[in-house]
Amino acid sequence: MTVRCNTSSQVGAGAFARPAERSAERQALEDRKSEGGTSSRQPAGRRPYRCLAVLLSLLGCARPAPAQSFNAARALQYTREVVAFGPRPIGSPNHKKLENYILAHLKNDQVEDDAFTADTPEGKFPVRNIIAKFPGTRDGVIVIAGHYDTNYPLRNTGYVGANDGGSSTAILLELANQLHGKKRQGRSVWLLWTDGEEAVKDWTATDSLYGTRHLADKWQKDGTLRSIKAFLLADMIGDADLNVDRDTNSTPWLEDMLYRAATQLGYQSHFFARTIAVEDDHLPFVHLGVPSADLIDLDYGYGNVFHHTPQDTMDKLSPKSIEIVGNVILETVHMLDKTSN
Ligand code: 1BN
Ligand code: ZN
Repeated sequence: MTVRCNTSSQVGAGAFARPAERSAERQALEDRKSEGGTSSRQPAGRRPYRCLAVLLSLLGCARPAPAQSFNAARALQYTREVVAFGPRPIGSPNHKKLENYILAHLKNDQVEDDAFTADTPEGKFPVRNIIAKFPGTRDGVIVIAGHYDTNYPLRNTGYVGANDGGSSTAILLELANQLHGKKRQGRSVWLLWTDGEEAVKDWTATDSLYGTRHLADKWQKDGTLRSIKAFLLADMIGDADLNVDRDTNSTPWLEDMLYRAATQLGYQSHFFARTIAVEDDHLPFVHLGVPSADLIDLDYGYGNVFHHTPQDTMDKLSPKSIEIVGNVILETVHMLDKTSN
């Protein structure tokens, strides 16, 4: 039998059997068991697929994501719980409840916050970025970010931002599950729930990105920025019809790396069919020279009709989409762990 591969990756690149990953998988299985989730035992009928995955991996072909990595059902459940708080614009009681929900999830982790008062066209608002730090054995930090506030102008319309605000919050909560309580064999990973991403009136350079403009400035002043190797942003990644855009404001080599990761996992059809320029939370970091990439699907419904409308609801989302982006991020983190500088 001849097996053909349509990728040029070397044998062993991104190989399936990384020791650290295997123990992470075991931990994820234990987590699921203790949460009363799906059975932790691998059904006998699945074993041939595992063999196939190992074979494809050894041949450097696209391979399915490891079965026990990112838990998509759990990520969607987090989205549901976040949405259940209702509209979560900056300054609202629901926003405060969500802050406490995120912090409760991180109760055993090293957490910092960056809280300040933002001066906006609608007055002064409290803004709070939340950072969970997972130290690694190698120099350098990989930041994975997503915003948790929801659109302010739509606050009285019943708008809940299931995709825009909900999915980004949830993917980080699930990534935290992959990182809790383990020493990373690689670079440090910081999960960043950004706040005040949304404009309070009309999107301009000064009415938007309140949280990340503040944090990038702070991290530049205190020297933190120098240690950041990459800034990966996830936004609106829950759409059941997932089409992640290539963004010309992102760093080209990091976009290329994300695409390689997606291809290695067999997800490339969901990535980069379209190229656009996106203004989002990565911009303040791009402007200060940090390699950054925005994983965003701005084709939410035909012609993006659900974006910033009360139709941004749970029924439009799929756990598979969050899983795809979660696994691509994890694969990219592994790649960044191995880069030389
Ligand atoms: C993304 C999610 N953005 C706001 N919420 C940034 C953006 C605003 C992207 C307008 C496109 C248009
Ligand atoms: Zn938005």
